[in-house]
Amino acid sequence: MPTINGTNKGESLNGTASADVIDARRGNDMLDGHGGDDVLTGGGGADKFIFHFDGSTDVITDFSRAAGDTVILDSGAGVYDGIIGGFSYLYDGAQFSNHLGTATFTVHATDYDGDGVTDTLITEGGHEGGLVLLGIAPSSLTGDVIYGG
Ligand SMILES: [Ca+2]
Ligand SMILES: [Ca+2]
Repeated sequence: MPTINGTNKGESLNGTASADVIDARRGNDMLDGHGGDDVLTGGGGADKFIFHFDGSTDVITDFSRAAGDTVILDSGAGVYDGIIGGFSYLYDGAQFSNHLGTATFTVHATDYDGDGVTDTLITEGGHEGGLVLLGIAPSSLTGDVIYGG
């Protein structure tokens, strides 16, 4: 599995169509694993994690709302319009839709890696796979960290 390492400056890091490990390190980075089951680590800074619902499952290892990290969900609508607002916090079973109403996302509380700590899994009705935020319970996420369409 290729590993893509960033530098200590902010940059845009793109994975391949297969499984990648991306470690962005310091700086405000944008990470896009593209296809395959990718493992994404933002490192320091306010990082943007882009996830495409393409049947794959990506894992974010170090999501931090306090650091200003955000998630961009791409359902294929081609519009990033800030799909959710009004959630003061997320919860297991929470659902929201994109602006066009063509995708419905569901939040799951799960222990994805079996370490006894609750993780968040976000799925979309029309696709297999999803996005995992390791070590982050849905209740510690607000609507303002998730964008997409
Ligand atoms: Ca970073
Ligand atoms: Ca990839």
